[in-house]
Order: sequence, then structure tokens, then C-alpha cells
Amino acid sequence: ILDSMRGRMIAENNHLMMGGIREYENKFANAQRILIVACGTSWHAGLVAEYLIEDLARIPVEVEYASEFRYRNPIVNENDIVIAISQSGETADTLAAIELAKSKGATIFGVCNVVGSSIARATDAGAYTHAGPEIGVASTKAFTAQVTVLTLIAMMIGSKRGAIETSKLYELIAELEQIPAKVEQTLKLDKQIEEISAIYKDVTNFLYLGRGYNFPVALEGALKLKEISYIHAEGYPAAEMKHGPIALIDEHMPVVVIATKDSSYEKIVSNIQEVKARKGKVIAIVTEGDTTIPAMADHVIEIPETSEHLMPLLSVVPLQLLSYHIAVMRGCNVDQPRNLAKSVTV
Ligand code: F1P
Repeated sequence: ILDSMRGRMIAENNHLMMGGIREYENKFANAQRILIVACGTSWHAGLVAEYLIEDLARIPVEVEYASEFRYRNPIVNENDIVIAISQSGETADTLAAIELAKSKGATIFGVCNVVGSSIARATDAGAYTHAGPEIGVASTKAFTAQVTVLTLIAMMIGSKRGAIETSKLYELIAELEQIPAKVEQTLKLDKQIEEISAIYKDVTNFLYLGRGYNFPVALEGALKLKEISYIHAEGYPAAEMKHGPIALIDEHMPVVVIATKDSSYEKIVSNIQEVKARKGKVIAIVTEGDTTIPAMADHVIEIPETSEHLMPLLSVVPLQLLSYHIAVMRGCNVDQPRNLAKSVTV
């Protein structure tokens, strides 16, 4: 199974996987723990990887802000695998986290976009994402490419460990092959999202909620809005809303809820009811054909159905488009946002 999957990956995606993954697959398969270090959008991709690796490969994962890692005397040893994720490959905090983990004997695996970058060179092995240059400062396609590579890695380790059933593995491979067409389909929502953006372009706060695989997507949606439109936005696991953020909800608060059909669907429906009971404005990202949430939400954005493991690859797209249109309508330079650097090297 692994051989055929590996054969497919290498034959069809050899631009994604470096030789390194094969050399280290035994190490990955026998790992007691995987640590992920990254910053910003890359950290959100790391959170998605935590869900994927724990679910598909049953290895404990910890996701660390690289910018905080070295300030807390972390426990790392030679049995650990550290995955460092970075679009630019130059982020100083991620590099510092790598150096620290290396000094404790950990194996470092990089997921980088820029070939030959400082982070790529500092790792023991890695996979290039080859997403192409990010024209803008804020990461968008880099996120999708990172999540794709991390999904392949989780599937490979899960298969090698026997943690994933053959039928499920093949289902995921087949579904992954559908993703490019489904992303294209999602991009066609552009006009509808532009219209929603016009309604909310002048608000001062946004809340983003998601559960499970859509929780990191909620964080990423909020980050994109902050980065390029300068609107204050917070992302939360939907169930955390009642532990504080619920106090913020009134008729002026738009709440973006990523509520696609998955194992937590019923729960997120009740979160939407809680927001509506406080007169919040709900912009819901739902699975095509859903009839329950459209009856409750103020705006509904329907995206194609896919496995919940792959949903971040689709559900992030409308959030990126929403940030883009709001930023353009507010006269912001979406490619060069104020105060942001492409590579944070200090
Ligand atoms: C990390 C990051 C980006 C963000 C901005 C600043 O960069 O936080 O996610 O959009 O560009 O840097 P990287 O380590 O992924 O290059």
C-alpha cells in the first residue's frame, strides 16, 4: 500500500516531495512525538497538521509558536522530530527554534517554499512546497501548499504505521485529486463574496469561529483580515465563544462561522443559534446543499463537499477572498500591507 501510494506521490507530485521524506519515513513512523514550529500563517498550517497527524498517524503532536519556543526552556531530545514550516524560509524566530531543537539532538524536517533558503539549509531533510513566489506579503497560496504537503506526510506516516485503514487511505487519495477542481469551483464565489464584503467593509471588529479542522482556518481567516484590511479580528474554536467572546456579540458584530458538514456539525449549528440570539450577523461557510444553516444565517457561502481532513484546503479560500475584497474597498494595498515584512528576519 505504502509503495503504491509513495509511487503515486513521487510520480504525480515529485515537485512536492523531496527525497528526504523517504529517507526519514522510518524515523517518522517510529516517532514518539512530533513538534511543529512556525510563525503566522505557517503556524496555522501547523495546527491543521496536528489534527491530521494525530488522527491519521496516531502520533502525539505539539504545535509551538517559533517566536516563543526558546523563551520557555522547552523539553526536546534526540527522539523528537521537529517539523519547521516557513513560506519564506528566512523567518528568524523559526530559524532560532530550529537551532535550539538541533542543539538538543532532535531531527529537523523542513516544509519550505523557497529553495535553498536559510531554513531549508538548516534542516536535516524536508519537502519543498513549490507554491511559486507569493506576490503579496500575506501568505495565501503558501498556506494551501503547506497543508497539502503536510496532508501527504500524515497519510504516508499513517500508512507506514498501519494507523490508517487501506480503504480510508484510498478514499483520501481520490478526494485529494478532486481538490484542485473544487478550489476552482470555490474561486467562482468571488462575486458573491465581493457583495458581502461591501456590507461589512466599515465595521471595526470581526469574529471567526470554527471547530475541528476548521478551527485553524478560523484563526487564519482572522489573521488575513487583520493583515491586509487593518480590521481587528479574532479567531476562536467555536466552543470557546461562551468563555468570553460571547460578551462582544451584538447587532454590530459580524461573525464568520466555518460550518461545513463534519463530525461537529450539530454543535456548530447551536453556536450559530447562540450568535443569532444575541443579534450578531452570521456569515456562514457551509457545505453545498445544506439547508439547516441557510435558514439561520444572514449570509451563506456554499463550498463543495469534501472529507473533513481536506476541508481547510477549501474553506480557507472564501476567507481569503473576503479579506481581499474588504481590503480593496477600504483602499488598502493588499500586496504591501503597512508594517508587515515578507520575511521577518529580526
Ligand atoms: C511567517 C509570517 C507570514 C505572514 C507575514 C509575516 O512567514 O508570519 O505567515 O503572512 O508574511 O511572516 P514564513 O515563516 O511562513 O515565511
